[in-house]
Amino acid sequence: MNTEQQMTAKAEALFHKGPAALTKEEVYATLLAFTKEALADAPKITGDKKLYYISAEFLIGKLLSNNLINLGIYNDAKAFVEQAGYTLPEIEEIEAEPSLGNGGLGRLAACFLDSIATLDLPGDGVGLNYHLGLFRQQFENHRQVEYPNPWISSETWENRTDVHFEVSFKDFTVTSSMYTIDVAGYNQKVNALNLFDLDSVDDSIVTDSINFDKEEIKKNLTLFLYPDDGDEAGRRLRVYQQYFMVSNAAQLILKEMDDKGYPIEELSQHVVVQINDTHPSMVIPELIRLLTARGMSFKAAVKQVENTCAYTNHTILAEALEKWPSQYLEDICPQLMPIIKQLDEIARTRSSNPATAIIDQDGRVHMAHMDIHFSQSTNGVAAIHTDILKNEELHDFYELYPERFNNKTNGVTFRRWLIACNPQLTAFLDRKIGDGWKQNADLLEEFESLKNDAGVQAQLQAIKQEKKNELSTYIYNHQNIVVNPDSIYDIQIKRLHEYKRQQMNALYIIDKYLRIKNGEIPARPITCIFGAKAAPAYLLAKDIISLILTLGDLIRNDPEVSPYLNVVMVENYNVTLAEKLIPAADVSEQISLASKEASGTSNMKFMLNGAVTLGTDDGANVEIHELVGDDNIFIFGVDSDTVINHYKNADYSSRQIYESDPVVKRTVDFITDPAMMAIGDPEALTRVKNDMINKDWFMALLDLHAYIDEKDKCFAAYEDRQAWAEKMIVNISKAGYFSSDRTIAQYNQDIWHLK
Ligand code: OX2
Repeated sequence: MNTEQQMTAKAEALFHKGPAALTKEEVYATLLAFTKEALADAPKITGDKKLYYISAEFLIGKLLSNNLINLGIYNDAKAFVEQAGYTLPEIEEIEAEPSLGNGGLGRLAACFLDSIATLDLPGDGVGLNYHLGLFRQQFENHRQVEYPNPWISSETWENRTDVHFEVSFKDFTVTSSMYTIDVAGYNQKVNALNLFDLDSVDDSIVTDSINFDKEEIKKNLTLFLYPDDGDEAGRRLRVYQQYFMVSNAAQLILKEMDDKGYPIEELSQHVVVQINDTHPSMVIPELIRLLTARGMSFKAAVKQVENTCAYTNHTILAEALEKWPSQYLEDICPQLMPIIKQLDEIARTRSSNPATAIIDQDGRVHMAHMDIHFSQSTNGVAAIHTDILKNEELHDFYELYPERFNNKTNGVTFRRWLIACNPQLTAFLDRKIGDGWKQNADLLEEFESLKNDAGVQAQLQAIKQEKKNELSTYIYNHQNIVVNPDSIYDIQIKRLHEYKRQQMNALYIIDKYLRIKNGEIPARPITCIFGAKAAPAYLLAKDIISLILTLGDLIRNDPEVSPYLNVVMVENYNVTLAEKLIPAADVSEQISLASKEASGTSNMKFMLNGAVTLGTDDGANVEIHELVGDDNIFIFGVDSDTVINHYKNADYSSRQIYESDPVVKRTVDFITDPAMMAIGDPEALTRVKNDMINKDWFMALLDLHAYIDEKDKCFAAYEDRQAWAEKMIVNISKAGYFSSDRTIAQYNQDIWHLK
């Protein structure tokens, strides 16, 4: 039997009918069962040394297509589905997207698992099995409202295992359960994503919106990712989650060492732990605790753990560098405090500089400091970010441990971000340059030689048009908004944060609106598309969503402007939506304040799908700029040194700009124009405007002019259709560097040394 026939046989066995009689749900259930069995039968990746990638987030997205592609049975599944009278995208609609992540950090972890398996490296993810995810976003009265996002059902990729560990908190002990999701590489071999949970967790304690009793730890521990930390109970819950995650991880590591018969004295020869930002930092003292409990001396345990762990920093934003009051740890996991105190003492013998201490004078434990002192590697996620870590944010540590600092520029998996989400472009590339690029992404460079070929240009534009049409249909079906497929699609999709400056994009839209009102008609209609969730407690971020939603309504209801300008915010932005948005983009908005975006990863996905970047010289944009050259990217704004100096000198005044620059003044003032206030939430709009005038911490007003000018230049460039197609081709052909296969090969070469 060939694979398609086996799928048909599976359907027969499950539902006692032939393909033609199957419902969509039955087709999905058949493929899920078939693929899970194939995963279970696939060879596990093994080796003498194994990586544990510990992360609070794994934003893995739907898994069906990805697994079919990586197992090499996509075309068989497609034929089976078509025999049943459906298409694969229709069937995929049924799958719920796992809600295990928030943004770039979590999506990066998912891309990394894909590449680790693809490169045949033994490495598992370790995280938590959040029942209700981050939250599901809904727009009501021009505001974001949060609801639980349940995603676990009987039809899941997860397998419950018989692995359980005891985790002791100060006042009680719990028993964990481990769930496993198989992670297939493009070589049909598998690693695992291990997610820990507690059987006593009870979804029904969530009452209205996403509120629940934060003190009922046994019932709430794995309900949500990033529970609201606006109050102390919420912050303590995060510590409970983190300790639960790392204690399970540490016990799993030692159990697997035991199972393989390795003595614990050889930990660092057989294990490497990658600490994904500071959420898993407590794995360091927890491992030391478990090793000493098994008889190892404290000194030997510290040495083993220091040689085993490696830390990735993903941001320089102070609020994300976690510092927990030691009282929290005393109250939650007191067994760690004596160890952390001893680590603090060792750190103080290595440097007398109080800035590098683990426990500060206020008794707060600096997680990143513990990571850097007690691991073999600290890496940033793009060249400029690592430079800022070395020269500014972590300079004192860099002086102490220069050899530990290294850069690993992020990457994305091309299996999901090209092969799965853009089959049209994939097939076209295969025809033009062969399909070797699927194994070796650098081969995409061969596409560049075709950049002046008019036929190639036309076909590429036709594919882009097809993806734009698909997106327009999707938005109409889901949000009842008409998007003109002949307009330029200008897209900004990422977490809502002031430093990412969605508010600056909104100011451009206001300026454009006012100019159109004034008779200045754009050469072609423009559609500005946003997707973003704001943290529930981040009021200003939610206000910026309000501003964008209000602008969208105002413009759509204005017949003078709506033919030329449209503003759409997609609801509940997630991986599934990103897979529809990115292939359809003409312009990729990457407009963070220089120095603030550590890397960005959507910038890479957009480029790979033929969008042109409009951005600042920040994060990985810097490397994109270097690769594609000045002619194939639109860069604007002050540079990171200027920004850093403004902060040092505390000399930035947005009010000064607002008061002296009439263009800035009229756009900012429009936020609370009576027409806006009549549609939107007056309080939210007033807060955004006041913040921009009085604070503007991320300097949107400083870059506004440069942004408006560069964006207009970019849209004008789009009108030279031939030159634009060349830019698309150059972007695609230079994207190979941003394959996460390259990133992972570098992690392995420099840090992990697997195999
Ligand atoms: C993100 C960073 O903001 C982003 O720039 C980067 O591309 C991504 O991590 C992956 O490295 N939470 N999310 C991030 O950092 C933190 C903390």
